[in-house]
Amino acid sequence: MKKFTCVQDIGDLKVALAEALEIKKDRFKYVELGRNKTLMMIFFNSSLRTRLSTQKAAMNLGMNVMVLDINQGAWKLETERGVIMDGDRPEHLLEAIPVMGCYCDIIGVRSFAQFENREFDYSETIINQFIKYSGRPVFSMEAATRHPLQSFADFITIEEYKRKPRPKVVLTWAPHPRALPQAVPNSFAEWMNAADYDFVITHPHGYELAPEFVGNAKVEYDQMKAFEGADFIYAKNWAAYSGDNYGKILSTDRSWTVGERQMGITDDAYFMHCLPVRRNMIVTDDVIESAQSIVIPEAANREISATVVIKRLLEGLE
Ligand code: AN0
Ligand code: CP
Repeated sequence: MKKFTCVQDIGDLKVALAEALEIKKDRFKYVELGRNKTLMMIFFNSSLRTRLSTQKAAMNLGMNVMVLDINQGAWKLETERGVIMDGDRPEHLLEAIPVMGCYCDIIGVRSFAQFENREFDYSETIINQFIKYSGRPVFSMEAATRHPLQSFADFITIEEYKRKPRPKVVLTWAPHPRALPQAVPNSFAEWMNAADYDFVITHPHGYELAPEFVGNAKVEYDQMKAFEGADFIYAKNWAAYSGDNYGKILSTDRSWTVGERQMGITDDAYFMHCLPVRRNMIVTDDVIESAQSIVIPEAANREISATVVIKRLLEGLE
């Protein structure tokens, strides 16, 4: 594998799942693979899980790890070509990227949507520049439109907990006080479509995701109807995608907060969320603390998805 930014890069999901379960049984099985190899993790945004689980994954593979928080101690980076750099950004990404590539073998990048320009975000300008100019295999630790390490972990978790071959999985929008990217729901939808589950997306009017991510999912505007008979509830907030509303908050309606009322009409569904989660905005205390909540095993699987991905990138090195 030469890069990992979307579901297509991982290939057959059954093969990827088997590899994940093999690594889960013995996470140090490939500890020799990364000897004297260096992973560089570059963060343009905050992280708890991705930072720790990806570093742990690299350690499972015997790698050395360097972490750079661009906003803490590095030079502020200009990202647009053609800009006269007389402002507060002393370095251009176009020099910084190949320099970072000199010091490592594999690069992980976290760079969220900026919500200033939909085309800039949806063409994945930042991570694509890393792919083009670093000379190294690059993987996404959440880019502007997708969070594939999260979705891979979500897929593994659903496979571990499902009680029927083709479970009903419901992605539900829930309220949040800040505008959040569509990366997690887009990516989750992409993986659920690839896994061919009975997949439903529910959200208020105006929160439609980009059609290329919705794919074959059923869109249901009535949250209660969507939850009927569900096996998995995956909650997430996102800001609007459509037209002039791109990046805007259109609703903070707390009747969408996932509580006992909605969970009660599911088929004893498991509750999932990528975390971090705002309690009593996205989900009530009772639901996230219930026996049906699998948010911690879900987060634990981030180490497994990252180990599979970095292993494959190491195997692809020339
Ligand atoms: C981020 C998001 O919604 O994309 C990261 C989630 C993994 N969440 C926040 O910024 C709260
Ligand atoms: N789920 C997830 O990616 O969490 P962090 O933002 O803490 O890395």
